[in-house]
Amino acid sequence: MHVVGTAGHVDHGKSSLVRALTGTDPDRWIEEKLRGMTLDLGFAHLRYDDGVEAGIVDVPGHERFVHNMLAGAAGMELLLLVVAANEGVRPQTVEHLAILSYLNVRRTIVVLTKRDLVEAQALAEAEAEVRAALHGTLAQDAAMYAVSTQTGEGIAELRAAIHELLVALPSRALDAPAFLPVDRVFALAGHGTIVTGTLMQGTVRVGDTLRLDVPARSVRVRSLQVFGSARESAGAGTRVAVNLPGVDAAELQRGALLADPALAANASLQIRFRALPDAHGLLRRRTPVRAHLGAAEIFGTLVLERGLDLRDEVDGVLHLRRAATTYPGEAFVLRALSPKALLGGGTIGPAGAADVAEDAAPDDAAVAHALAESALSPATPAEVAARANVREERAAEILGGLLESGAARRLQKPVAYLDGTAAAALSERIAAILARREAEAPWMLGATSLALSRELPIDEQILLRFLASEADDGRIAARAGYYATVAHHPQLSAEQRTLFEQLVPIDAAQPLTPTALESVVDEMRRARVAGAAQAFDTLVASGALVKVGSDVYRGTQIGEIRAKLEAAIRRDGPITMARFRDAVGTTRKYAVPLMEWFDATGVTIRDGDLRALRKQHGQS
Ligand SMILES: Nc1nc2c(ncn2[C@@H]2O[C@H](COP(=O)(O)OP(=O)(O)O)[C@@H](O)[C@H]2O)c(=O)[nH]1
Ligand SMILES: [Mg+2]
Repeated sequence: MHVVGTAGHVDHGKSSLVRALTGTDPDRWIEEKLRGMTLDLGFAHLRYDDGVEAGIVDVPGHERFVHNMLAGAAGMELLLLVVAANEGVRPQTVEHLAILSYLNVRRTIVVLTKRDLVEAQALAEAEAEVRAALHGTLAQDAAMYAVSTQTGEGIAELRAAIHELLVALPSRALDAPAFLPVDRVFALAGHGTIVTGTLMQGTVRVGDTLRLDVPARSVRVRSLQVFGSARESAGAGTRVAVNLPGVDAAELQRGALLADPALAANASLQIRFRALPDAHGLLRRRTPVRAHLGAAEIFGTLVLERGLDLRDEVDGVLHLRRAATTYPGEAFVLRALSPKALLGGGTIGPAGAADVAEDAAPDDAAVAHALAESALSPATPAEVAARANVREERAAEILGGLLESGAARRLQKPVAYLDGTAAAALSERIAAILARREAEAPWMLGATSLALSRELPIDEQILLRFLASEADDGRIAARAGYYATVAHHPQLSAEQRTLFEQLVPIDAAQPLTPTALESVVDEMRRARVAGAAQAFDTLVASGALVKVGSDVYRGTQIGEIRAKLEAAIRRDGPITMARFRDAVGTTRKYAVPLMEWFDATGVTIRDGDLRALRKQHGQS
């Protein structure tokens, strides 16, 4: 559904026009009826025989009530710019148009009212005058209809023209996180608090949990009404009334907001800002402003860098006196504090899906864009949803598709996503670094995450998750805390091989006796063989050397000791320390750490003073 809005100078016939189009008098308040003037927003339901329908928001035209006009302006998509044929364009005609140029109006119809008060000649002049006055505004190319609510002239034609534009309007983002600025609050006896507003995006369903702002709290949608009839759900562009249990109407006022909890509240907002040409002189580096966001008016400060050309759209920051929930791309208007002159307007950043593949659906493009924007910072599905302005389930669904096509990469612990292109680029850089390091130092098992994180450079915690995904996908090898290309097999230099054969010798007289680790390390340092320490790590990690307690064995020695141990247990059953010592032919000094090492590595299992083979134990 869509919302039609009125705009124009006071007394030009906006409310009369709404009544003529819908049969509903939008002037709701007794004061309005007594004074014959709209003070606040009015609402009506426009219905056609073929089922097409729209909400109409009627605004006050008096300059003192521009703040009320603004509370209803953001929801308008089809604008009826009302100009009395006998008066022509007046100040609030211009001001309303300027305000709406920053918001969401897509199509405009100029309605010349009070047709019955002017002759044909005067009407033609009025048309030409209005056309000239609207040149350069958003109403410049609008169709123009002359009507009279007194005689009914032109009303049917106007109704038909509105119908034609309504059916051609692009539908609103139903899948986006719900965003409902509250423009009315009231208590209904027996029902509690009702809030109404134009649902700007998303879908609201009975039973949904939404976040209320302000006061911030979680609320449940008990029931919904659209133009007086109960609904299970309502989509973007609908005028909707929401029944909120457990909320005191007295706590709420216009400017409150109901939103999907995925949307964040911030007191500082990145914005794109377009200044009203007349307001350049009022803008400073820091300008106090009233920000009109949704139906709210919030005081704040607009901060623009020095030296910007204000004829262009510029980036800026909007600091608000309170945090406000917004959605990316949300349009807003800024006015000065006093006098309340219009300063300009813009959209909340990030700019949304700008430079993405044209064939992708808008949501897919927004999700892809959100991923691309966060570059190498993994984004959780909830973060992606908030940045892309889609619901989390929708984001998860799209991410699944992107994952399959390679446009996204999934990391674990916690589940988070990277842009596929960024991930592929990182993957290539890692492969290049590994290949280079392996060529330079072939004796190394690979690179540590710390070394890689420094070289890339990239945060080590993120890199670790990325490396795990690389290893899972078989793009790299991960072992003993080192990362290497899949084809890498460490190779010691001839010098290194000779060194370690000497440092960890085999004594022919006592072939199973180890060497003290301390002496290996001391002599290794003294020998000054290039890469010796790294080669030692490789030998240990690959099992060619084995550290047991404070000693070093060759892998072959450990193999022989283990064979003797297993043979003894198979022959005689669970073994004591003394029998193990004798079976291996070693001393107690070496037997104790060896036995503990076999326990620790899962070869044996201890039961009191006896050890059994773990495998055998498991089978019995
Ligand atoms: N003669 C004539 N009077 C009209 C017409 N439309 C509105 N009016 C009168 O103009 C005055 C202002 O109308 P209203 O709809 O309240 O204007 P608004 O302030 O723009 O909402 C009222 O007295 C209406 O009766 C029209 O088409 N012809
Ligand atoms: Mg009115």
